[in-house]
Amino acid sequence: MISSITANQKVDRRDGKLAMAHFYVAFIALALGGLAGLLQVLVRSGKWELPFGIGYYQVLTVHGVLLGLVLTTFFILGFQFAAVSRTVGALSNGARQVGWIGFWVMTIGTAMAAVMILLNEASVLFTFYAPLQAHPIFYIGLTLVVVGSWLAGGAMLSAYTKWKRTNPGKPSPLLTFMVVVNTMLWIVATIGVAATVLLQLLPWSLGLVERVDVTISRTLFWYFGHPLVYFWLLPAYMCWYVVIPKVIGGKVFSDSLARMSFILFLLFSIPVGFHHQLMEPGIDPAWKFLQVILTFLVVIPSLMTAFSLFATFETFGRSKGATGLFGWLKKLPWGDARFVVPFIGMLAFIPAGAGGMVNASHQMNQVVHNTIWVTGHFHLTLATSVVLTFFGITYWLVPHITGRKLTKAMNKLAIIQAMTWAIGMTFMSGAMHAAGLLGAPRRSSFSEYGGAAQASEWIPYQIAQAVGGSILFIGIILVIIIFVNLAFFAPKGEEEFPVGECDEPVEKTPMVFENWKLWLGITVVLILFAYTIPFIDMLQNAPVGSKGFKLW
Ligand code: HAS
Ligand code: CU
Repeated sequence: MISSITANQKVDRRDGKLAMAHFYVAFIALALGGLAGLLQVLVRSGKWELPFGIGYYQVLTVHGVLLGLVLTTFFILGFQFAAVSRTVGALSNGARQVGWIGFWVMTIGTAMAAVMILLNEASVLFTFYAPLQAHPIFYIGLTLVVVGSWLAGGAMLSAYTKWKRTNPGKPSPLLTFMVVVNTMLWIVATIGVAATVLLQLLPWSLGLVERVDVTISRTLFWYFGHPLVYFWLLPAYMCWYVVIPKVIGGKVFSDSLARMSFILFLLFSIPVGFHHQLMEPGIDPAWKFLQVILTFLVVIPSLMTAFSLFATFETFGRSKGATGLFGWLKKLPWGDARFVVPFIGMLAFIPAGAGGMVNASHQMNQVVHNTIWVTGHFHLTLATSVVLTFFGITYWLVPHITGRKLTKAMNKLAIIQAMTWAIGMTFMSGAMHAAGLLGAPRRSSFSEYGGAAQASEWIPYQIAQAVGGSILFIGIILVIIIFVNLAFFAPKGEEEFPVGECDEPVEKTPMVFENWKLWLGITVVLILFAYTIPFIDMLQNAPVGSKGFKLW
């Protein structure tokens, strides 16, 4: 029986092209950003210096911007376009055109920012905190990336509303629902970064104002920065909730639970930015405490996800005759890259999430803040759980779009790729966590800018990081080989876009999940609750610019 969820077996060919355009940019960013990462771990080992007077912070900016901002945003939008086209049908011509305009606006913006970074005019790291200042073209480039992503989001939302109009009273397909949540999350979040870039950093970099209020700019950044990490995570969750059950031959555990967890992400992702600013003066501890509590609330949907995944795996294993507490593990398809690669990502997310809770625990944050522990944390969350899941998606989505096959040989190489990644990251991220606990700072080349002197007890860990980073670089070469193969050379054929279904009889999905007025309303209320008073505090104490007017 074909249910509405699987009505369109394939991504529309024209939508597929749009998705692939995003993937080309994403994988070029991966190659260049990965190279920058290799240079960094080598420099930090203390055994190497960069040639031609290239700065450490410049390379670190290339790495963070290309991998943290460009790879992620382009991959996610490409994947979401494909997911929408697969589950609610081809985009309208108008929406697709807006999608293309968005793509080019983002690509031009990326090129502008990249050129400025390469010219050493924007070595401001991926967080571009004031008082580090970049060339105006860097900020304009970033603005274009955000505007382009809004156009892409608009195109996706319009595909959703079109489907709702033709299917009144029906719950939308789960995957499209998830894309809608992530798009809303993104639009609400990016307002913060747009505000700091357009109202503070750009005028300041153009010389129109002399000073910016650093506390306000950091607050606006982290209003955006935390939901940013969930904007990265939710597409991985789309794969875990919807794609993986189908790949293993099982069922989605619960459609409603999945929707509920996504809604909780929308509500609680944004009013938590202070957990990145716990060590900063200028914010009342009571408000920091409130946002710490909200941070622990946003852990709940991740725990729901873990529960739901275990349930899917166990139910499937038992249906195949598994017995005992962990017998189901043996029944999972260990030879299938589409499963194994994201699964390694899931495993990594257990320590990664635990580390996140350490970070969020106010006092414990004093131990780890601004140490390389935090770098270890986001290399497990983003650079392992999320990115391996993205690779796992690539291995079926690219051939699905290009009309090719993931051959046995490539499937094997993909599993080797993920193993390489896991080994490299165990060394690198493990060493980062350990060195961080010994106080090794993040973002420091030790030799440049009078950086902190290298303590001898850190050195073995710095070397372990270099070893791990070099293994990871091999992993990047492997994934690029597979991507190029699947895009251009693999034999012609059909590859499935797996979309899981619920077990019959399905409990009815409550329509309240699509009451966007309600959810966006609560989101706004929570944001106002968490930010209004601290923000008024900051504004009242904002310095007066030396040109005689208040900057805020
Ligand atoms: Fe984080 C800093 C807190 C999640 C990314 N984080 C960062 C930075 C980045 C980042 C990039 O509170 C650095 C920013 C910078 O440059 O300064 N983070 C958290 C918390 C979570 C969390 C509480 N972070 C993420 C995710 C990221 C990410 C996800 C990217 C994708 N993070 C912080 C804090 C800081 C921070 C502080 C600031 C630190 C500082 O001082 O600067 C939570 O969302 C984590 C919840 C996750 C779980 C795990 C659930 C497990 C699942 C897997 C199930 C596995 C299965 C397979 C089923 C509770 C879902 C099992 C099979 C078997 C056989 C066992
Ligand atoms: Cu955060």
